[in-house]
Amino acid sequence: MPDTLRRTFRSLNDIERLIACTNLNQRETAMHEVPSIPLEFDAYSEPEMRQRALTFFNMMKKRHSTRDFADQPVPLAVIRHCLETAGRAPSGANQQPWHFVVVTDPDVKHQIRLAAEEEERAFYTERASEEWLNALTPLGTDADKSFIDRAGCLIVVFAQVYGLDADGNRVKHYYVQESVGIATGFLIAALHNAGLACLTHTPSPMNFLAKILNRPANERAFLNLVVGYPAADAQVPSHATVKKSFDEFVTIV
Ligand code: IYR
Repeated sequence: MPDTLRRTFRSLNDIERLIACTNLNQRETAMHEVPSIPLEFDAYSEPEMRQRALTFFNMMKKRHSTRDFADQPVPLAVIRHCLETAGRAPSGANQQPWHFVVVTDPDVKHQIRLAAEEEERAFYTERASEEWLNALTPLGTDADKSFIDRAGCLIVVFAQVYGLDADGNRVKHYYVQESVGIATGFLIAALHNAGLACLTHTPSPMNFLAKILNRPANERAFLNLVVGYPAADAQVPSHATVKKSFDEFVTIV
């Protein structure tokens, strides 16, 4: 077949596919043809939906970061399920650019505490601006991170800034910060739902975490999640319990 004719046939074929794509009845041609499976989805009546949404909100509104942990181990089976939930988060091109390191070993926790406190001392005495320190005043934070020793475990979240294929070549990762942030949100919600407290600890810089935990060159520490049972007399700074009203943070168009 001559080239011109082949091109014509190809473009006719494209037009045909375009028409098929716009026809909503032909669902199988509405997306690119890729292997797919039926969506498993639990549907509810509207009253049930409202009840479930409210029940979830009432559970989540009791979540607060605390620095007062009980000196008590956490059940790893629970941590495992929570991490499995985190691993179900949506991510850029489904690349799942995260890695979670669960630290229960008291010696490793202590190493992390000492390294964190060193960075935090520099933060509180030199690095932080006056404005930043003022913003932190109502939270009462300081360079003391003794809760790292006490809490049952740390879940150190790493972002994989690029991936590696089977031959060790770099693979570009997309929306890494967003993806890891969403997975961390899933994890925080799952931990609270399971009955564990956590604190999002972000020492800056936190390269010491990759060093202590021996992480590969493509990973950057994203967050140190301190996880455990709250102490019986655990406190939350009042400032942290004041939340914006719905109308302040939502616009419906
Ligand atoms: N990383 C320091 C400072 C700090 C910064 C923010 I932004 C906070 O919300 C809380 C603390 C620390 O952990 O003390």
